[in-house]
Amino acid sequence: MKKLAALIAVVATGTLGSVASAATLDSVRERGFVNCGVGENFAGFFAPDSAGKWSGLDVDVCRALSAAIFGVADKVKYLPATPATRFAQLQSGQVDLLSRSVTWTLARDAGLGLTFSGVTFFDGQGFMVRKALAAKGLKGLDGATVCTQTGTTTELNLADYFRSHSMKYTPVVFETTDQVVAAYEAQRCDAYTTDKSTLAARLGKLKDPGAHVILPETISKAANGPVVRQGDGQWANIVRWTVNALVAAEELGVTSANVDQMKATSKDPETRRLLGADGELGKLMGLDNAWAFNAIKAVGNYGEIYERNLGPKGAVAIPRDGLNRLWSKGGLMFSPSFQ
Ligand SMILES: N[C@@H](CCC(=O)N[C@@H](CS)C(=O)NCC(=O)O)C(=O)O
Repeated sequence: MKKLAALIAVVATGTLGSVASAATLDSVRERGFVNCGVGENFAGFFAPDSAGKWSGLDVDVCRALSAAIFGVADKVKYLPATPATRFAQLQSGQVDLLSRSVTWTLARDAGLGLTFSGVTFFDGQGFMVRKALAAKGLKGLDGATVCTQTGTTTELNLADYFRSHSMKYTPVVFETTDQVVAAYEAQRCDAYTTDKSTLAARLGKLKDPGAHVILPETISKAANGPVVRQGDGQWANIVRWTVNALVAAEELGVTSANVDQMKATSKDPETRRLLGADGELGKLMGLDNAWAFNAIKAVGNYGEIYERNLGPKGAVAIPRDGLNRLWSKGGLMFSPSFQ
């Protein structure tokens, strides 16, 4: 009887469902590559070149994951989706994770059966307007028509902001970023709103970039990072700790260039555990102990990834002067301990 009650409790709490889906690492290994859910095109974060080769900060997270699992960074298939279809893509098992500037919210975490697994970029929502409108700032948008993308936190923040400031607006909503930008350029709306990183990436690509400005105000907090299905703790840990490894490596001074030497000669206990010179941290997650070593060697630490994609020579330049700095330099990038 007790056993029956325990079984009912397990089913009721969904634990059984979790066990049933707890095999992402096994299926990734069997398949031979990671299915990485990205968006269609967002320079600096995820964008294919003319040969179909993907790059960007979010892409590098999937490359690091590939290296952590397979020892090399290119065992990844990139599957694009729009913001409106991305969660179904993950829930249905089409992808193993989304790594495409998804903002972490309670309703997504708890309501969609997802597990957010770290923050790779702190963002916030802003507005792009034509220069003539810029002088009055955000307040000047009372009564404006605003273009944005469906299925995003952007839509909700927009509604919250205007309601709480007793301002009126007319939303014009599209599924893809290209559609939003085309509508804004065709003057179908007075403003274009989304995460400020996207505004920065798109501004330079407008027909006449000098005619537009991004308003200084930021109306939201957006903690963006990779997300997996709920119920597979091992997989969530692998994604979360791969991101942590990239951040810890920056803090500990480990780079793609010095990682071999650091592994061989470092006397710092945490560096040695991170790189698998001591301890068996990788094994706890079902990985080789060189998982983080391989990830760092393949893609570099978080600072190198940021510089490559968002530095002055990156696909879009976003100065690393705010929350995305390491915690020790006044930012929020922080990794728990490798112990
Ligand atoms: N971070 C917000 C906004 C997401 C969003 O709108 N993403 C857009 C612009 S950053 C995007 O991914 N566009 C590129 C694409 O889908 O190809 C969210 O998670 O809801």
